[in-house]
Amino acid sequence: MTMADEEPIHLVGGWGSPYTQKMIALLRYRRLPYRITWGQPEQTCDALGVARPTPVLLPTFFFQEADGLKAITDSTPIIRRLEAMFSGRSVTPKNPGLAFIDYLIEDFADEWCTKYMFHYRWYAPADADNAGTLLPLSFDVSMATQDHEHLKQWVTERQVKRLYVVGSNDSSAPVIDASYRRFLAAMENHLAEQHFMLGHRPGAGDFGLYGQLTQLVGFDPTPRRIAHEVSPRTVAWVDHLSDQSGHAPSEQDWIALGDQPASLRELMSEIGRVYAPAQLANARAVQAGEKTWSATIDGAQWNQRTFSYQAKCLAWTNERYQALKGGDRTEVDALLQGTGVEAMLAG
Ligand SMILES: N[C@@H](CCC(=O)N[C@@H](CS)C(=O)NCC(=O)O)C(=O)O
Repeated sequence: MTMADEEPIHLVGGWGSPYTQKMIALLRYRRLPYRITWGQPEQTCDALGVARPTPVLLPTFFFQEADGLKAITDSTPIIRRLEAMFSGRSVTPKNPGLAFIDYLIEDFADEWCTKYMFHYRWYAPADADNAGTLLPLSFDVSMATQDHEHLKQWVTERQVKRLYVVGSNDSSAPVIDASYRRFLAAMENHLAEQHFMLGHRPGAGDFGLYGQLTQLVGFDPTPRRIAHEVSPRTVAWVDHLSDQSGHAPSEQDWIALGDQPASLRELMSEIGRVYAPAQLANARAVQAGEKTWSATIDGAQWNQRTFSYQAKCLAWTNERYQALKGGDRTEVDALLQGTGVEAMLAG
């Protein structure tokens, strides 16, 4: 199928939603025409007579299936669906070892870097005030002043109360901050070597990181200040990645794992240091039917609610790892050895 035969891909999203930003940058890079409705998916689903997704998430995509139009969420499988629908300008490397590391980076971005995003957005009052003011306007810039005041208060109260969802509280705040700074330092070193995480063309992992960073660098004052301090290359990269429609990738632009710069390992080490213990503790709690979990992360006590979705993410990562054969497995193991990520892949 070519795009010329197709209606633009329809999605509903929010400017302040990292996963929306992830997907529209990916659509631009892949040169897939799209149209986005800025707003809440419920209204569009109802207007189109399509069942609402459960849970309703931003972004929500609309895809025609054999039995009619469907509202679909979750960016990671949507990326794979788009790969199957349209050829060329792929964001999933063919080499299985590279594809695994790309997937790991995407998972880390979606499930851990989003903790940076949500924490900085709502933890400090000055950041919460910024987000409370701008988020309603991002859906309707001409909103009546009274409605704006009301929505600002509503969204701020709601989201500040939900900080626990990402495990943000007074004891985890320094851990999140330290992780964000180390992550930025690793990005600074890595971007000094190459334009994208796995070489000279972007993978799904780049778009995952980009989505969270659009907010951290472009929307919320505290993480923006830190990014400018720690990693000017990341600040520039976010602008750069927003529109890669002119980039002309070739197969050789993926760099083999064995030839990657040492800076990739630094990124892997951050995943192993903070994300691996969180994923393992969460999965154990899901297994035991416990509603909350606590673990030592980066030397501090971390308490948070259990999420079955993240246990699924860990299972998917493991399935992909177990499927690696021979030399691919050896290359991945060599990259990850001593990073702490191995603990996530114990089967
Ligand atoms: N795993 C999903 C996550 C999407 C997601 O969590 N979206 C957020 C906004 S960025 C959301 O809609 N949250 C529901 C809410 O805030 O009520 C994806 O990759 O698309």
